[in-house]
Amino acid sequence: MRVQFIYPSFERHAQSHPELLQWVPCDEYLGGAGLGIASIAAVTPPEVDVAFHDDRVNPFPVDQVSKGAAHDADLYAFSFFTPAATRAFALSDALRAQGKKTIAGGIFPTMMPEETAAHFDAVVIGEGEGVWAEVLEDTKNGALKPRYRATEPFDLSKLPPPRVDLYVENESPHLKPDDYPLQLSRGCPLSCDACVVPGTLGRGLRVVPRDTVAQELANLARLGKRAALTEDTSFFFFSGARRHFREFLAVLRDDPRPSHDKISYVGISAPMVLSLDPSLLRELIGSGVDRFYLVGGFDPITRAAFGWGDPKALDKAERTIARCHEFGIDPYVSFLVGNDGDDEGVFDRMLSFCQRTKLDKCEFAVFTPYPNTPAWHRLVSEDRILHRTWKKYNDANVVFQPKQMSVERLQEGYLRLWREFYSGRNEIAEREHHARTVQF
Ligand code: B12
Ligand code: SF4
Repeated sequence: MRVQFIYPSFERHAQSHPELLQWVPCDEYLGGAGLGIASIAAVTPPEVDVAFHDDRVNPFPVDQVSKGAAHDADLYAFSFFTPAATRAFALSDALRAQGKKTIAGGIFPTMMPEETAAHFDAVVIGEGEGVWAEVLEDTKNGALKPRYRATEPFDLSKLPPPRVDLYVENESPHLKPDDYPLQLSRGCPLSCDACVVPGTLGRGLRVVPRDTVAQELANLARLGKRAALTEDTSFFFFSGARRHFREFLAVLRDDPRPSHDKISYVGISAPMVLSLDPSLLRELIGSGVDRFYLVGGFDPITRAAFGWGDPKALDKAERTIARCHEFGIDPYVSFLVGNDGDDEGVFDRMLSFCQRTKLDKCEFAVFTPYPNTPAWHRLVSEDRILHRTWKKYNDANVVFQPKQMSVERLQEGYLRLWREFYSGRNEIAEREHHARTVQF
């Protein structure tokens, strides 16, 4: 049996707005595929032949799927988040028109199973590891069911390291990420307005065992890749998250590579930085962590700071950046605009914050109500969703009616942030690759 995994392409910021390529003197960060396919490939038995196609590298050749052709398979398995849903639907429709069987899993299929089901033979809701054996068995017997959903969270002590090697084999000179995500945990008990994590990976915070994490890190080292720690849950005070994170730092210190080659960044909520004591910050540096990925405008403190210039919140936000600088950790900030609390002054406040705190590089994103999140339900109930063209749900386009400004003002403001922040910073283009890369 042969399974063809497909990671569908999506519109990136610079594709939505090509002028960014002129304004921003940086390399585009073309991140690796999300870990969905690598995780499912890892629980696929060796007798099943697996192939991976990254549609961003080369458009998937839907005309080469007839019997015996290069991309012929018994099952076409897609993984996608919202911006990639438009392309995923088109590819799956084309495959099914040729009599092929398709299945979808990942963030969008989990959050919007009904809409996904109209384009696929089967949909997997939530974590895929627990149902994948059944999917393969049903495929073999020609009895694929329309829906699969694990009855309980997957036991992470049984989690094999994801097959990131499949991604690396698929790289091209145009898409060669320096890093791939390394998951330390799954799920989150909080319910931030616009987040999909509790809805897709569950409400309990479950940690990946230390040995598995060590194996994942060793795999990445073998592949010549850094690890990106994408979860902002590692520093939580509950569920043993911090203890587990410190154990991971010990694993990192055992990694013999030069410290700069191990970790590209650690995701953390901005206000959480102020809760890290100096010993932990020094431990981070000593383990090779030299960049935080902070989101400004997602948590209540930075929302108040930029949204309406709350002086206490602004002071906290500034102290966050100062603390990073004090300890030698690069604070890379992703600024989110378009929250309900944002008035038209938000753009000026963000730009002057960048200047005052001497931020070196950052990225800007438009608030996006991702389907089936609390923010989505609120905006649907207020009749503020403008359209459901999913490829435009890429954080670069205004897809909802903002509360305190027009759609046009928000769209222009987002572009202005990119233009003004990067104006006069052409020296960035001279730096080495890692230091001149941003996501846009
Ligand atoms: C790595 C990552 C990326 C990577 C890969 C994207 C991707 N497709 O995941 C890159 C760097 C490319 C990326 C980019 C963006 N990202 Co991103 N990213 C992530 C991140 C941090 C981790 C994803 C991941 O690997 N998760 C771990 C895997 C194991 O989980 P999973 O995919 O859910 O897979 C499980 C199940 O869903 C299921 N499953 C998944 N696929 C399949 C397939 C089959 C066949 C089966 C059976 C099961 C199955 O089984 C898996 C294992 O249990 C998430 C946040 C998060 N924690 O999820 C955000 C996230 C996916 N990103 C998001 C967004 C918005 C973006 C951007 C559009 C904007 C931005 N500013 O971040 C950009 C676009 C880039 C650009 N500049 O234009 C949102 C998506 C929201 C949504 N509803 O779609 C998320 C959720 C963050 C958030 N804001 O909440 N991102
Ligand atoms: S944004 Fe972070 S803290 Fe909030 S619900 Fe999502 S994972 Fe949890």
